[in-house]
Amino acid sequence: MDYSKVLAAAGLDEIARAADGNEQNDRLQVRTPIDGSLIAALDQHSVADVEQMIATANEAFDAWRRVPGPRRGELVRLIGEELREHKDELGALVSLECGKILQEGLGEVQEMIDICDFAVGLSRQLYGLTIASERPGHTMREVWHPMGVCGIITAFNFPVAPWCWNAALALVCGDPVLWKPSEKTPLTALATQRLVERAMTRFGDAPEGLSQVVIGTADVGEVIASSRDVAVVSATGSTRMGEQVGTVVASRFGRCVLELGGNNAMIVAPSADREMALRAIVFSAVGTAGQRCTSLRRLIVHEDIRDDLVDRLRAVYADLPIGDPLDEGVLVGPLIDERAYDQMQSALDRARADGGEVTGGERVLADRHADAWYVRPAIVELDAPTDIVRAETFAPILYVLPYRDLDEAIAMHNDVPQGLSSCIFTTDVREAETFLSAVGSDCGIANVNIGPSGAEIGGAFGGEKDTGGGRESGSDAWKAYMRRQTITVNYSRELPLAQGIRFEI
Ligand code: UN1
Repeated sequence: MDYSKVLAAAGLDEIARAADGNEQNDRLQVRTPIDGSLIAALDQHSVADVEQMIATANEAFDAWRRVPGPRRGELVRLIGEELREHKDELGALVSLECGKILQEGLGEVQEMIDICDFAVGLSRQLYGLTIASERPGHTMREVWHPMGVCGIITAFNFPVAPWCWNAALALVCGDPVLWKPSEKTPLTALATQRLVERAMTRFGDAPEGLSQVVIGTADVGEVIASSRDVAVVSATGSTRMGEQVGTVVASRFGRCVLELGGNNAMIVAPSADREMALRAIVFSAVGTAGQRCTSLRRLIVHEDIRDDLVDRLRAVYADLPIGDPLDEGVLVGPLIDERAYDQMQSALDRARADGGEVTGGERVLADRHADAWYVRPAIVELDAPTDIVRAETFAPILYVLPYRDLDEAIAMHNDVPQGLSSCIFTTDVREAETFLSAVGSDCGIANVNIGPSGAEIGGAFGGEKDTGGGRESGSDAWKAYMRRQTITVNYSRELPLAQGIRFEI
């Protein structure tokens, strides 16, 4: 199929042309999961290139940290304007490159626009505290200063929004950004970078190297993680990747923001509005073909309503429109690649071996697309969780588990290594508040009568345990991109020591 129109609309015409029959092995080959065809072959950066880019970013830092916060916000305002103007093209490119349906591709660009708006306001609100000094004639305050270069490592499933959650904040905080996108989705990064460059031209005096994109595989990511000249490393992806990056960054006392795997659940209580729950389940379990870190993977449902809910779910799953994510009406696009398909099948095999009853999960559209991996989302009924339920499989598999009382449901809910997002469907305020309390969900995100995915940018996004503990996006997540300085000024003519210590010379 000819997707060059989508690439051309995103301003990537010459890349589209370069892809024509161009399969040299040293270039990064980009395939669309829609039909598996080659859409681009890109030159990759070497380790030396990345070192040079880090040096340029540090020169940019020296200039950018001198620019007042509200003026830095003006650049982010212009980036938001470019994104607004090119939302359709970039949204389509997201669909083309990672396979999510167009509505979700557009939604992802909208998240970028929203966080830009948030960051523009923030650029005038990088507030510190004033603190009461214990000494007469002294003042104390806390000031937030720019931190340094911010490396941003992103995953294929959200190829652009997580960059923006980090970059919009980092830029208003005074930090240049160096982006290593997933090797599966570099085109959306290049298209975004073009928009940033347009915004920088309109801005006027943004330093060169303020925003850069690194094209390559894990080795260039390692350069970013290990360089002492990258002050903050924000990484989104698998728990395995986070372990590697987090360990390297910690060993040099760098700062890390990790947003890793999730194994998100929904508890459905007997009092729940089942129609609403059904819609929330389907969107969060099959949206992005189950490849969101916030995807619903476990449905913990009261035994009295389990059969009814599962029957309704099976009926919806049987009719789900699966196909080309750029086609109107399609709700489930392809998996990213064959490996994702194999991992899904092996998880289903393990669930079957554990006694699970599997509905769906089979490959579809193989006759039309031999090199693409479309599946019918799967429902797996189990009597109790097994090891495979505790693992994050990045595919549309929904494990259904029964419970009898809420304490048991919450214990089951928390009994996984990951801690990203969670939710309960109930109309009982006691149940809802228990779920949200200190003895309830152990996740970074907890919702009532809303599915676990599709968080708004205004809140801090991230979670605990194997999810990595980082927070991105809204609330006070900006503090991760700045260094805190505690300042004490003595405006008296004496030199009293803290804690009343006497030290006469
Ligand atoms: C991800 O899958 O990495 O809450 C991010 C959501 C989106 C972000 C998902 N706002 O589902």
